[in-house]
Amino acid sequence: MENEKIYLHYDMDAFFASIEQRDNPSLRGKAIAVGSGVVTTASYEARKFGVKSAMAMANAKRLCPHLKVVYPRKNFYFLEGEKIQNLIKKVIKIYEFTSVDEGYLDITQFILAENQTRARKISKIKRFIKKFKEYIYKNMNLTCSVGIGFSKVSAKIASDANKPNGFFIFEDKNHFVNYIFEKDFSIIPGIGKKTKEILNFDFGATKVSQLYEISRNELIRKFGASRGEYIYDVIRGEHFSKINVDKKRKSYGYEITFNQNVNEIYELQEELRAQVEKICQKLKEKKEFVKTITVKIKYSDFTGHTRSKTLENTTNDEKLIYKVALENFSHFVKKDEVRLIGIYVSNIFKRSFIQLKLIDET
Ligand code: TTP
Ligand code: MG
Repeated sequence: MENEKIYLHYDMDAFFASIEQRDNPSLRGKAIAVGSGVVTTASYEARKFGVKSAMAMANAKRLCPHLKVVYPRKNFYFLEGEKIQNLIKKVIKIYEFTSVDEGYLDITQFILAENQTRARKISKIKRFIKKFKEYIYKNMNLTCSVGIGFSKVSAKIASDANKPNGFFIFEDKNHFVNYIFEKDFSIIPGIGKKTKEILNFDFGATKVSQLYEISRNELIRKFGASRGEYIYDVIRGEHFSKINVDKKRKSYGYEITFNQNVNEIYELQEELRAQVEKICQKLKEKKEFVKTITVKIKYSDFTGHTRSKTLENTTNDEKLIYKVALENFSHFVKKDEVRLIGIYVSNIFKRSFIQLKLIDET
């Protein structure tokens, strides 16, 4: 196959919790949760008791009474994630880091060769994975899980197949389709809560296998062209997107957790304004431009909501970003009993699109 690609997706295991266990021997082998009011992540020992990300810490304690709670060192985790990325950049040229602890690497050139048997290809992949995992472990003292696929999305699903400290290889499209067929469709990245509800209620679907019965047109009618086509293609192993080296981290932003409920809209808007100012300063320093602006809100009962808007063009303009933030904010029905508000920018590019065009023309 001429255009055949081999992608590797890595995802660090229980990232925040593993860093805490690494740095504090008394936490090793123990059920721990990192977070203050809410669990950001739990060690695998704690997950056995049902402790999960985004759960209220009080509930986590109820599920697992001997749980050790560790106050997060967010900046430090971020720096550790960056160290991992720098290690990877030293050895692999085509990468896209999608969050602090995961990313896609194009490893085609290390694996494919002419007239190579399938067995030889697989054994090269296995050797590559082993070296990769050892490289990260040796330098960071942390484990990760690795997935290999013929597309980014198949690699991502593979990295989740044998967590923690495991790996999985999708040899081809058939292998992929057979693997996902009987699974719950939440295995597919990008199928969010709303989409899931519609697929449940309107189509009675819960498993991937049931999605094959829905036509492309019907999916487009329900979810719009971009999401509809994505769902149709992805379950057939036909969704391909390129690694975007130019695209930086998936998102960054600021959020604040209030000590008590905030009920004043004005106060929340002011907080957003301050956060936008900080973000724009950072964008200018880093010479970055963004397309998507997300406002995140959490209420006193820990329920959270986000609202995003993606612009036609990239920007780092403070006024525009604040305007979009306010627009997102206006869409939340409930604007009181707020415990957390934050803003995130994503779809981050090193150049504005206008500059990109000029470069393409020369
Ligand atoms: P994940 O990779 O989703 O989770 P994980 O690394 O803790 O565990 P896994 O082995 O399943 O990959 O997220 C990476 C880090 O991001 C995680 O350690 C903590 C943080 N995080 C939050 O702060 N809030 C969240 O809701 C989630 C899901 C993650
Ligand atoms: Mg992870």
